[in-house]
Amino acid sequence: MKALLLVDLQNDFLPGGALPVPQGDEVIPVANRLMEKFELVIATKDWHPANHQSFAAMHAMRKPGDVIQLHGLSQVLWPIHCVQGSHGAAFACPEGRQAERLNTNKIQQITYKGTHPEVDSYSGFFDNGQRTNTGLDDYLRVKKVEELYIMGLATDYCVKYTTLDALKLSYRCFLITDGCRGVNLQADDSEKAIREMQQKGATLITSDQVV
Ligand code: VGL
Ligand code: ZN
Repeated sequence: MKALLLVDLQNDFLPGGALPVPQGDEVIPVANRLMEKFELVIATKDWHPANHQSFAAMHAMRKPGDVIQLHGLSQVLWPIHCVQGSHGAAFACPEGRQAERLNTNKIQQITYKGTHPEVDSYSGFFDNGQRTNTGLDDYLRVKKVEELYIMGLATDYCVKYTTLDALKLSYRCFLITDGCRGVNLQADDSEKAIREMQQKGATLITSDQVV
């Protein structure tokens, strides 16, 4: 069984959102088109409590982009984003831009991550300390999924870590490159992330190659 895994297609990651991914809006039509080709569509949502420790505002004298040590893990600090229940955390539905509205009808399962205030979770499978499990792996095993087609935001964070964990868990992974956009705190972060995913076993494809 194959499944389409949509990573964090939420308002806050689109231009105009709290943590805008450059051209993040361009992947929404790609997702809407691809969903028609899959029997199983799953999505992750970044879903933080208002006091999440990845928010720069929770730390005195810190700003977004700074890196701190948080409970033994290196943590990039971000603007406040994807707060549980907020418009920013909702699936892409930018005001007045119908073309960039995610069609959610076909999404059968949503995995919420980053819900614990003290630890971030870029991957849809485990938190950044690899301690707690979101249940996504169990869900996919019950559904007998062996192949994951992965796309979304952001290439260099949540797409990357979700894909690397999926590879470790032995899923066959296809990264839909035109369905991803990166934050690029450093200009080549997305490029490096794609190369790493490929080196670790992901197959790169474009949405046109998905049949
Ligand atoms: C993400 C930074 C912080 C992502 C989530 O979805 O890639 N990036 N939270
Ligand atoms: Zn986040």
